[in-house]
Amino acid sequence: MSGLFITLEGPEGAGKSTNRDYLATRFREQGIDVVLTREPGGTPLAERIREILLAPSDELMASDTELLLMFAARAQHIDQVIRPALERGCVVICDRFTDATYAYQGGGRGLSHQRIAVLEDFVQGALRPDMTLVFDLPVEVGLARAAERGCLDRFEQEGMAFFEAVRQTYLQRAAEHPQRYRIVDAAKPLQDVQQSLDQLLPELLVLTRG
Ligand code: Z5A
Repeated sequence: MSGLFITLEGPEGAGKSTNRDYLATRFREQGIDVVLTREPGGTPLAERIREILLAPSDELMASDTELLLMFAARAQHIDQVIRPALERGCVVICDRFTDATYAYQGGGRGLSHQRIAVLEDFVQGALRPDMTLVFDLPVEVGLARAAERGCLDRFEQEGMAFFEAVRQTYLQRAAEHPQRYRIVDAAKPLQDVQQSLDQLLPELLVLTRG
């Protein structure tokens, strides 16, 4: 596949969606075709699974159900959007991907990373992001930003310990595989965050042309 697969990760309110659009604009200025997408979701069917995953419900969702729904949505998304776009040579910028599964279902819910890895291989084959930007910030700062939006989804109703485990899982994975991850200090003002992205851009453009 000739395209470039970039994923944006981080805890709640880190600014992934905001900066996804900014990054796309910077690539398009260079005449590069960009596909912007997100998980869970990215296709009509996967977006329906997203609704099930995010809706607060009286019935407790078992952690394994949550895990399998994440990968069901991902299988559809890869088949319908990600692989075809990469085969066309596009830059795919995806707001969350399998690192979120390790962080939320692994770190947050306590599911074993080995079990997640089995599903990752099954659903993705050899497909992995070429570069992952982790937007990192203290949990309380991100939650305060998310809270400004009003009603909380099923994940946002979790407690501090859950989100701290999510954050630490991201940081641990980034430390273990420094070649694939770049940490962006997302607690800074938006202008400074975007300046950090501008500094990363030359490296990303080299990968695009590589
Ligand atoms: N999930 C999972 O459990 N397992 C998986 O495998 C996957 C996902 C793929 C949905 O994701 C949920 O699914 C998510 C994890 C779980 N859990 N939750 N909650 P989502 O991406 O849709 O939800 P999210 O991460 O919570 O999105 P978010 O809260 O919108 O965060 P964001 O996209 O990183 O932030 P944003 O929307 O760009 O910005 C939030 C606000 O902060 C907004 O008002 C901005 O204007 C403001 N902002 C952004 N940057 C700044 C700076 N630098 N300073 C000040 N204010 C800022």
